[in-house]
Amino acid sequence: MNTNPDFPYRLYLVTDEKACLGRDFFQVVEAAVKGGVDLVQIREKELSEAAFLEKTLRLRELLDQYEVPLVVNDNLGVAQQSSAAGIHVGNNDTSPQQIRNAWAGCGILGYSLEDETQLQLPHAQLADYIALSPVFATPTKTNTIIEWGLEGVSRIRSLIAKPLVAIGRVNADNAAGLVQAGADCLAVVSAILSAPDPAKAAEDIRNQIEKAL
Ligand code: TZP
Ligand code: MG
Repeated sequence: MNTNPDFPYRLYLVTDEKACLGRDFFQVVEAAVKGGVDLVQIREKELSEAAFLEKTLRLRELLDQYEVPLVVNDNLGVAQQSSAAGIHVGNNDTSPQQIRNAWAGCGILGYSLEDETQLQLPHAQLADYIALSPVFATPTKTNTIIEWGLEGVSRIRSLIAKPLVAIGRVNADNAAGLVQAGADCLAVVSAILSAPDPAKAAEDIRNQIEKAL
């Protein structure tokens, strides 16, 4: 378990409006925050640039009330224009090097690790946290390479000291195991956004995390 004071987050909500099943996006996210989410990433792949910026600004305003930082998925312009806390990128996105060069105000730079060879890339070395993507195969994101599983989490934990985020079919049943394997923070889409009671779902996962720490 990592006690990095720069990355104290434990339950990371990654958005996908579709996963809200027609309910109001902002209300669902707010409920999740009340339930124990302490970091949010806006990841809306189907929006135009303008709509993504507008949604990000509105979400930032909401999250500011709770002092929950907002990370923007793979869009440096929107991240900067919204004065977000940070940005999350994958291997085919804007590189961490470009982000560091262009955005001095980037507080949280996340990088998705899809296989172990990527640990050697400057991308991984420049990141503030590494997301193991996916820990378990998930219908929410299917263009992935491997699933890390608990063994993958333990192996990467033994190799790096940076905060490790686990993402991919994370729920209240597998949360404790992921933390015991070495994850510092769990990132969740559908187990919270699609739950009948998103606040309760977040609270259940958060409780499992806290118990396992
Ligand atoms: N990156 C790796 S898996 C994933 C992302 C964005 C989606 C996780 O969604 P869910 O619904 O929590 O499995
Ligand atoms: Mg991406």
